[in-house]
Amino acid sequence: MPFTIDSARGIFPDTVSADVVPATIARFAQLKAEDQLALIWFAYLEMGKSITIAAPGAANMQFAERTLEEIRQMSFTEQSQVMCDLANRADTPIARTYAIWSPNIKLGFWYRLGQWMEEGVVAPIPEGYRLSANASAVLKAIQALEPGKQITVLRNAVVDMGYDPSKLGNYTPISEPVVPPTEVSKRTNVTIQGVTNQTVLAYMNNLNANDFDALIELFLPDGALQPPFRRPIVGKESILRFFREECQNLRLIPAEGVVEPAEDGYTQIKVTGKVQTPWFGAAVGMNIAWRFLLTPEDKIFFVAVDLLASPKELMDLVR
Ligand code: 45D
Repeated sequence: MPFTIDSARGIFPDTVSADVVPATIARFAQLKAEDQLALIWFAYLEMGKSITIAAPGAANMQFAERTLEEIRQMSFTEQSQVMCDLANRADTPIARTYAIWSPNIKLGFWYRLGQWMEEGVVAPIPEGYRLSANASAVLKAIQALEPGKQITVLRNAVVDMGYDPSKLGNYTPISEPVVPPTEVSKRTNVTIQGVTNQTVLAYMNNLNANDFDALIELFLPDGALQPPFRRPIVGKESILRFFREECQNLRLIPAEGVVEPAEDGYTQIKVTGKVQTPWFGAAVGMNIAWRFLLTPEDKIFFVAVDLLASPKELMDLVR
């Protein structure tokens, strides 16, 4: 085999991803818990003026319900402590429960807490809370980002909270129920300027239809998928789990691409376009590149999904 997963990661090396996202998260992680919570609160209020977040469905909330109820019954002091414990990644029962939830359950949990904070049911950020100078600088940096990057920073901040799951030993992750794939008659088909490769088109169409069983068959058994700012997920079983746990109801809107021969009959294909999440719908489009490396049989050996540094990157398809 001419490629390894590691060498495949380097295809289309001119693709510039939004490094500002991990850089901002690293700065955020240095702040003390109170500052983190207040900062997200201010960022969230600010964003809420222009974009609304869709309420998570009841099915997605069921696993967080008991913990939320427990928190609702607490005093303001206890509630603030729970939120600080989550930000501090402390070893508490709630921070352990939180640790094994899928990203969407974590987001739904905070969505509800945010509502309750607004309603006065859960301890608000103290009136007149003053962010430290560092926290103010991080907030400014977040406010200056495009919406697609802002929501990625917020998501990463939420995903990183709670007890460190790598310290838990064996556990069963909790994720929302898998929705049935879209009925065949109701599916949409993408068109990509410059790309007619059937594997790439089927990848987009199956992901848009939540048809993960068909989607995974496009991959080589030891193929890999690299989500934005993450290590590659290797092997069909792990990738399928990732699709079910984190990729429901995405909307992929690829626009254009280039197809190039690679070593030993492989093909490399770069596609750029937009992706929308169910949380923000059409209100937030993320600028995305997909970098595919296909075997001579057109199976996916590797695909990287990158959040692009700027809209200008959407056009960077030159050979
Ligand atoms: O701490 O082809 C309060 C893959 C204050 C799959 C709060 C993909 C206190 C393959 C406000 C209460 C997945 C890789 C907190 C494609 C506090 C593939 C609450 C890409 C935390 C294309 C904050 C998919 C809240 C992509 C409620 C790129 C914040 C998906 C809520 C990207 C934030 C999805 C939300 C993203 C953020 C979703 C809902 C970035 C959602 C972000």
